[in-house]
Amino acid sequence: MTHMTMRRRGVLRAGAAGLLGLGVQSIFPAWAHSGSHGLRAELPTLTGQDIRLRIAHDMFKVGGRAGHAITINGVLPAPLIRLREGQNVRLHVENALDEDTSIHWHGLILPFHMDGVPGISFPGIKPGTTFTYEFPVKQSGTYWYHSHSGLQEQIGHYGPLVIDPAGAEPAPYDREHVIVLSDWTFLHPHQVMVKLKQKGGYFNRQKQTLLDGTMTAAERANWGRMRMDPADIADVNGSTYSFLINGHGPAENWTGLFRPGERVRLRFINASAMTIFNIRIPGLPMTVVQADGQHVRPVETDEFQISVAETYDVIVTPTADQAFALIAETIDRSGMARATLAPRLGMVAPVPALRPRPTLSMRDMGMGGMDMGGGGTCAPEHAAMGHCTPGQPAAAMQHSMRDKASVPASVDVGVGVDMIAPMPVDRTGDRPLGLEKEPHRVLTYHDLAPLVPFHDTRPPARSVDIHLTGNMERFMWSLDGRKMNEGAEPIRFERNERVRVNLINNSMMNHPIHIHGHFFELVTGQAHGHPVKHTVNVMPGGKASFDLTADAPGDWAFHCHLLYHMHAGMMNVVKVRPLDDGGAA
Ligand SMILES: [Cu+2]
Repeated sequence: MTHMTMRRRGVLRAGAAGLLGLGVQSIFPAWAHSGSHGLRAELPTLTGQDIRLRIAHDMFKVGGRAGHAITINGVLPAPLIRLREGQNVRLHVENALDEDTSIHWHGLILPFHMDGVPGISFPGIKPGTTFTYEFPVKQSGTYWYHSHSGLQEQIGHYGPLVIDPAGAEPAPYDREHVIVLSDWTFLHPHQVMVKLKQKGGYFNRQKQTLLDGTMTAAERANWGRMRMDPADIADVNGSTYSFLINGHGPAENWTGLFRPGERVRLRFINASAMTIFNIRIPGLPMTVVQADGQHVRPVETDEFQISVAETYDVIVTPTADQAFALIAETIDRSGMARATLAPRLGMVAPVPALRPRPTLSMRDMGMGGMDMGGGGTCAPEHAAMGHCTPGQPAAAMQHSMRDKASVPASVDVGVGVDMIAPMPVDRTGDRPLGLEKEPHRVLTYHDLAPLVPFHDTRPPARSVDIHLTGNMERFMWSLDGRKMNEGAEPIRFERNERVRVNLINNSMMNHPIHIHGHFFELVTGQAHGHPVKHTVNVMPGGKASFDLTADAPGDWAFHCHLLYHMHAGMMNVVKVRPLDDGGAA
C-alpha cells in the first residue's frame, strides 16, 4: 500500500509539504486538509435519491501507525448520508472486497428485505457485485449504518446517517457537528476473538497490571475466590484500542467550530464495536433533545453514558470565546476519545485526567444491597434466602451466583452459563456504571421523556422474558442460554400485537440490546411518559422492559450490539407474522 491510500488523515502527515509543493493537492478530498492545529469539522456528505457506496480494503492510520481497514468510499468512518423525511432513496452498494459484505441501516423503519442482515433478511452482497437498497424514508433523526457481516464493523465499516425532518425542527439549532465515536485496534478482529475465547478477561487483565487498584487485599482475595473480577467492565479496552472521534485519535484533536452564542447541535453516535463511553464537555452543560433519533423533552445534564449503538443529540450554547474539551471516556477508564469545540482552529482546552477505574458492586451482580467489601454485611432479604452469610461474603456469593435454580427452566443452563445474577432489578433509573458518585448531573433513562406520545397506547397483551446469559471465563454469550447458531427458537410476535419484553440480565456485564425494524417504548414508569428507542443498555445484574408494537412484518435481527457478544451467539431472530402476502412461514 502506498501512503496515498491511507485515508482521512494519513495522507497529509505522510508528506504534505512535498506533495502540496508539487501542486497535486487536488487529488486529496477537502476533508484531508488537516493543517497542524486541528482538523476540518466537515464529514464527506452524500445526499439525494441515488447514493453510491463502495466498500473496499484500505489502510487506516492513527497514532503514527497504519493498519488494514475496510472503508466506504475510501473514508473511515464512512461518509455521512444525509436524507430528508418523505424522500425515496436508492443506495447502490458495491462490494470491492474479496468476501461477502452487507450494510444494515441502524434504526431505520423499512421493509425487512432492505434491512441488510445476511442470513436473516437478505443473502448478503457477494464480492464484485452491487446490491441496491431502496426504500421510502419515513422518519427523521440521527442514525448510522454498518456491516452485519462477520467482524467488518471493527475495522471501519460504519458511518453516520442523518435524516432532516419534513417539517419544522422541534429542537432548532444554528450549527451542528456529527460526532462518530468508535474503537480501533491494530489486531485483526479474529485475533481479538481468539484471545477473548482463550481467556474472557484477556484484555482486562492486561490492563489491570498497568493501573493502580483501589481495592484492599481482602477484597481482592474475596473476588479471587469467586473466580470473578470486579474490574471486568469492558471485554476489550484501551490496552489494544485507540478511541476515535470521526476517525481521529485523541492526539489528533478533531475540532468542531462554533461562534460564541450559537446553539450547536452535537449528534453523538456510538459506532464502536465494544466500547461504552461517558460523554462530558467540562464547563458546558448539554441539553439532550434526541435519543436514538427520537425527540425527547429537552433535558439538561453534565454527563451521559452512551452505550454501543445508541445515539444522543445534544445542544450546547457556548457563549465564551474559548475552547472546550469534548471528552468521551471509556466506561472502564482505560482510555478516551477526545475532541475540541472552539471558535477557531488550533485552540485547545485542558484535558482532564482519566478518573479512577470503577469496580462492580453487589448491585451489578444482581444482588441488590449486599455489600461485599464492607466486611460481610448483607441485606436481610438475602440472608433470609440463604444467599448471604454475614462474615463469609465470598462463600455466599459463590453459592448464589452459581445457583442455577434462580432462572426458570426455559433457560438452558449448560456450559454456556457460568454464573447467574440471582435477583436482577429494574435499573433504568440508576446512574450508569461508574458514574454513581459523580458530583454533577448524570443522565439516566428516567430523565428521558418523549416529546410526543407514542402512537400505540394499548397496554401490552402479554409479556415475554428474555434472559441475557453468558460464561465470562470462556467468552460464551447467549440469550436464554442458547446461542444463535445452536438451535435457538426464533422469537415470534403476532403482527400488530402489543407485547412487553422483559430483558433480564443474569450476567455481570452491560448489554446494549437492539431490535431491528422497530422502535419500542422503554418502560421507566415515569409520569412524563416512556422514551422511544431502538437500543437499550441493560445494566449488569439489571432488568429493563420495553413495550413493542410488532407492526413490521418479516424476520428481524435481535441482538446484543457488543460485536463480539453478538458474534459469540448473543442474538436471535424475531419473526413478525403474517407477512404482507399473508405468508406465515
Ligand atoms: Cu452483550
